[in-house]
Amino acid sequence: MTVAFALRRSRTLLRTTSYSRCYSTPSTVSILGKKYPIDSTTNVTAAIVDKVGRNLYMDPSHPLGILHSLISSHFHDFNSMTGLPPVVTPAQNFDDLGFPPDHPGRAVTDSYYINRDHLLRTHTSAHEVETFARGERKWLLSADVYRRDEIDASHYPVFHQMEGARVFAAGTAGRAELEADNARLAAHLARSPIVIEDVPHLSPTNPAQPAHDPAHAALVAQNLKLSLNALMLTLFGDRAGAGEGVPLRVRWIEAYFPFTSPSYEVEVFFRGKWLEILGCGVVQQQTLDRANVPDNVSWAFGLGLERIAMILFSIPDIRLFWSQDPRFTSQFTAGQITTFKPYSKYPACYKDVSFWLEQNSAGLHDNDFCDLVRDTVGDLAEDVVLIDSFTHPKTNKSSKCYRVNYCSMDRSLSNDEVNAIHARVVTSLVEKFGVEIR
Ligand code: FA5
Ligand code: MG
Repeated sequence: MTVAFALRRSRTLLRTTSYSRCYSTPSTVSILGKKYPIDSTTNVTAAIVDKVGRNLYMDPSHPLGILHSLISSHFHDFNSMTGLPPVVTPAQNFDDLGFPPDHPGRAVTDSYYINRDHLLRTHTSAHEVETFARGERKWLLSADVYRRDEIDASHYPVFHQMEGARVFAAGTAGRAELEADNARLAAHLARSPIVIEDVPHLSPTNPAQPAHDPAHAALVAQNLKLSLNALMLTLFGDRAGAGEGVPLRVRWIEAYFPFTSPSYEVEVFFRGKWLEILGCGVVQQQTLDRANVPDNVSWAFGLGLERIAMILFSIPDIRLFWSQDPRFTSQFTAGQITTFKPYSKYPACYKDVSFWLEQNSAGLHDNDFCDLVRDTVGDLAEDVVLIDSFTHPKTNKSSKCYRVNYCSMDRSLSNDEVNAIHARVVTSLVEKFGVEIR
């Protein structure tokens, strides 16, 4: 099932012939019926390609689908788009949005490349330019997105985002529309039970763009914040303070994105931690210029559907969204927010793997290890933590130790079974990275 070409480190790579069913021949990868030639950039794994086309957010009785409908009806006068294929070019995903050439998001350690000219979109912003170019002025766009990331309860390599944007004419008419809409939204939010910590619309570290009049940019930023606070009220208003007598806490913080300025992130206090649910900002003017709609200003946001659904439905682990266990799927009904009743928390079983990396090897990125685990054991890994890492002073060899927490969402795993699956992880690690187990 594992795919040797998933690893880009050809020096240490042992090519095997065990290609998965999604690869029609060893030299191509097939996604949604289309074949792509592979090259030295290719790092997409079979476990990831298997997820393409599941479109969980389109199932009306899946928590992601329920949330998707709820947000679409909140923004009822926005055009809500779905179903765009996930394979995009680096130009769409990065260049058109002004990502600098050395931005870490472009790295093969962070993104899933099909080949050097194609990758699985890492965010729904990849479709901004084409959507603005079609003349859309109030729009939502939902899609599956893919990132090489850590393994834990709130991160998954495939998740779903919803992008939203609103375009205003740059002149006085647009300004009047902003002022009227801001007054309407402020009145609507006046009695919100949600505790919201704000940040200034503009600051020296989060400035208006040179192309914008700061007062006008502040109005756009205010409209963005009010629009999203109104969404928060729709989503969480009934639940604010429910049960525990503690009001729901939401905070705005300054952020940075290459394609917006000013930029913000929104976090919600959930299970004792601040959980980031969205990023947003005033769209860089060059994006609108590139889309051939100058003389406009726009805001845009990108939210994580899983993160919000975890809060709304009390879903404790992001892997559950992919579960086909009827004890999960049967709990949800189209159009209803209900509290998930955990059917059981099966015992966790920790296994460590310590190893020496080959001397002078290019190293092993944490995301390489996480992908190897996912590709070998699927969702049986609940989280992965690097617990030790050092370089031997004499031999100069480096050592790492990862702890994998194996825990099924659907059943108890026996110790023998965990030993067997962990042994597969270890074998695969040796085969693909040439490490020496300690
Ligand atoms: C973005 O992806 C930007 N494109 C958002 C944006 C759009 C900014 C438009 C400005 C204008 P970020 O990487 O922070 O930003 O991801 C957005 C949201 O996706 C996060 O807030 C989080 O809710 C969700 N998210 C990110 N990584 C993961 C993950 N691995 N698993 C689940 N959800 C994730
Ligand atoms: Mg973020």
